Amino acid sequence: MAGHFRQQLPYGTQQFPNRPQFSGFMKPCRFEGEVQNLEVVGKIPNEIDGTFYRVMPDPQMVPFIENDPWFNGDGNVSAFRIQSGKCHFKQKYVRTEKFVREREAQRALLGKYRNKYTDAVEFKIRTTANTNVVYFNGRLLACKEDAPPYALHPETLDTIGLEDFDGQLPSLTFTAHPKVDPVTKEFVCFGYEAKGDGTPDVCYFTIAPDGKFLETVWLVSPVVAMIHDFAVTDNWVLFPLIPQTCDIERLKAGGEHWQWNPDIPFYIGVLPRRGAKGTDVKWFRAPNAFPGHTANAYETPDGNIIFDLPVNEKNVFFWWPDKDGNAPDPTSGEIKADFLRFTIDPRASDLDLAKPEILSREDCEFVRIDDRFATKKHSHCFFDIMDPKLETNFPAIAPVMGGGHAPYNALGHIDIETRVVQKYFPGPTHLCQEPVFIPRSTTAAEGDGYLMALVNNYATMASELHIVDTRNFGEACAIIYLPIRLRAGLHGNWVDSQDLALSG
Ligand code: V55
Ligand code: FE
Repeated sequence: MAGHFRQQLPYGTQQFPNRPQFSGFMKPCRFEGEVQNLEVVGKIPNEIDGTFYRVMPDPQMVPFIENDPWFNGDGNVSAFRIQSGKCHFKQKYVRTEKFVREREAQRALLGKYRNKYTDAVEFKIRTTANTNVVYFNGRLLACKEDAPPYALHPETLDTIGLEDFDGQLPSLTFTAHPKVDPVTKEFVCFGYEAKGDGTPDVCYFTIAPDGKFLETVWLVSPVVAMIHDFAVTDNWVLFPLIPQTCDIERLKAGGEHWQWNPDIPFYIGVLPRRGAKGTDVKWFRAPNAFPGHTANAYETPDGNIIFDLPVNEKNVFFWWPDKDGNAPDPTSGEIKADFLRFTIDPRASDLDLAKPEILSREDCEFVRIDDRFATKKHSHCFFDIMDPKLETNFPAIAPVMGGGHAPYNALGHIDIETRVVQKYFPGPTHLCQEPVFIPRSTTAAEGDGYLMALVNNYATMASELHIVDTRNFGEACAIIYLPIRLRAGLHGNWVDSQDLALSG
């Protein structure tokens, strides 16, 4: 049991560890509640009508693992309801089994990130539901890749329960990055370590808009590695493997779920989207690297696949080092991505991929597109950028930044046709979280609309929601001020009012 592990804090500790991931702006927020009519400077465009959902890992209890990573906090979901130029805010924790039992016990019960052998009790489901909130088919799903999602009420954020898709879910796990096909409205999904911790089994599945499962394909991964995000075209699905690998014996010995492996390729699995057998998958190879979040993928008329994503040479998840304990220093600037374009011939028998094209050398992550173009050719991407040449006052913010995540000081837009990058700089004491794109109207041209992102202001130690009109990318058309601080989150999505069935 947990007591055997040296990283354990003394029983009854009510103070978060003195570590970057629990300090400054990264101090757990732990607020639940609502604030109506947030303060707005500028004007929220009237055509924006919907809700921005996002989630942050936010430990309810002081963990008993002293150096617990940011990724292990309880999922706390924020909703920004925007209508008629006003913004109303709500926030609530997902009532996971972990959250409910820890509140009952009045102490942390869960041990290390994805290591059940370090828990204080036996859980049926140990997920924190802390990585993404996705809307599909009237259900708002709080997702983490280690378990099925939890369904939430889209208006109250109350937890409905663990989502097993009416008993049809074949996998023990469910990605935090499922995709909705904007034309067929299918939900395209997968789980990895799908038969349990340390298993190489990947389960690919799709769900029709009426809730029925269409495809279920089991495949075997060449290494038990993290498959955090993926990409979908009309006819293919692509699985980029992060060279962080899992070993069940290490878990049983109380070790980390993940270890960086610099000696394996960066694999990209390519599987037919429909009618495939597990053995149809081809595991293409590129030199060892860390794939970031995917932008999109699509097919060219000659049958090749275009796949755009930021790629780092270094281990972005520095808190899970290699077998010798080595990891890059997150404050050194050595973790830096290029925005790459892979061209993949899915019919090829040579599995070594051609060198990718560099779309941009801006250090970027959290790439988003106009989701109406998902699976199709896209010409616009939006993302977070770290540009050391911008006027961020790093000496001023460093003492209160906290750590455990990569900092981004601007929002970016790239026009893929011209490769021109535009930047929105939120201010000298500000860092950006992941943006979402909102089309100006259902018929607007690709990329014409608004970019919205939560911004951390280290001068006020509070959060702001910045809205940028893509026709005037250099400045915000509205800044919405929160009276509280929301620590770094991962992902979120915009749900237009016309798509929200608030009865469910
Ligand atoms: C990620 C985040 C996670 C996780 C695995 O952004 C990967 C990547 C917040 O938790 O468990
Ligand atoms: Fe992610």
